[in-house]
Amino acid sequence: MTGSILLLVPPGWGGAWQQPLSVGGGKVYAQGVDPYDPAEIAYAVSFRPPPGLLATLPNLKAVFSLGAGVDGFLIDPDFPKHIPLIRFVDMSLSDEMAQFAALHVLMQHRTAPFFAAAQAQSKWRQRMLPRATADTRVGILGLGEIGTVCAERLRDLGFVVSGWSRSRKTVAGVTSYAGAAELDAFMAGCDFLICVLPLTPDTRHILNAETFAKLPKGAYVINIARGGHLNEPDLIRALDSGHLSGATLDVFETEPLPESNPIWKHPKIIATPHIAAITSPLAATRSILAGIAALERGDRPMNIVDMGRGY
Ligand code: NDP
Ligand code: OXD
Repeated sequence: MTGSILLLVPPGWGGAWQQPLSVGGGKVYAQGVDPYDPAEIAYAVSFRPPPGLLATLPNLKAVFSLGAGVDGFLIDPDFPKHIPLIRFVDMSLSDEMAQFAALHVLMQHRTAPFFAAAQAQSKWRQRMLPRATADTRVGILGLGEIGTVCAERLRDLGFVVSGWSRSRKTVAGVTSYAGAAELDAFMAGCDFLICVLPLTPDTRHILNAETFAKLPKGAYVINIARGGHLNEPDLIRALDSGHLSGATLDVFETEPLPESNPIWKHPKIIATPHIAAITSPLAATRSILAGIAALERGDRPMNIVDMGRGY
């Protein structure tokens, strides 16, 4: 490898990454821990780099995202846009996301909270599913790498599945809606709505009062994409009015979610700390080193972000 790698991760994360990345043969510096010469850095690896820092590396050849989402890079006004930004795409990540989505759909569909409450009172309360699986519609906002795996998994569980994306998709057994013109029709057919969109100027606050109003009464919302997709006060109002039956939120506008945020204590919200999927250091290292090898051969690495689209 020509040049070194700079790891820009929160304090304490470096240990998991430095050793696996050094297998590539280059030096790996953890920013904030190891002293480094900016001119020596050829590759940067991060999730949410400190704004302005990447612009201080004069010989940077590529930036690797430890996540699938790259909004944490593109909010930096000084991000060096002429350099390839390569995102993490891997079945290990898609699998975990699909598992999380299926878990939260199934918990509500099988009315897990009802049975937990009955057990808490030592009550034997049998009841049927409120709605047959084959009559339950799950919609995926963002039918990309992760959304497609979520859709296939939920389809295989017997749900009626649809997806919305910018371009039309062909996924067996999944109805594809495309573009802004088909958003209302898509929303109208979602008993469960799962957001797996990238966060871009076009998708910011896409989960808002207006879009919630297009969902059927009693719909359940799952946001596993980014906190910036959701207008939090609009969600609380839609839950409190009874229009939505509940929500699972894994991502938040402010992370960590402040203790004072009412979301923590809302009876209709399940909140988890951005753990729907966690990047595996082994899998990500494999893909970063493969990307570096491709660049050094003069080839185009996979999963380069389209700067025009922002994902
Ligand atoms: P992809 O880029 O593969 O897929 C994005 C999908 O969204 C595509 O289908 C794309 O349409 C669609 N899309 C984007 N913009 C629009 C728009 N304006 N209108 C309609 N559709 C749009 O991303 P991934 O599936 O790999 O990842 C999705 C997101 O999941 C990440 O950006 C990240 O934020 C989040 N994530 C969260 C994790 C967590 O732990 N909570 C873990 C991993 C990811 P088209 O295909 O037509 O371009
Ligand atoms: C990602 C994430 O974008 O973990 O991969 O949020």
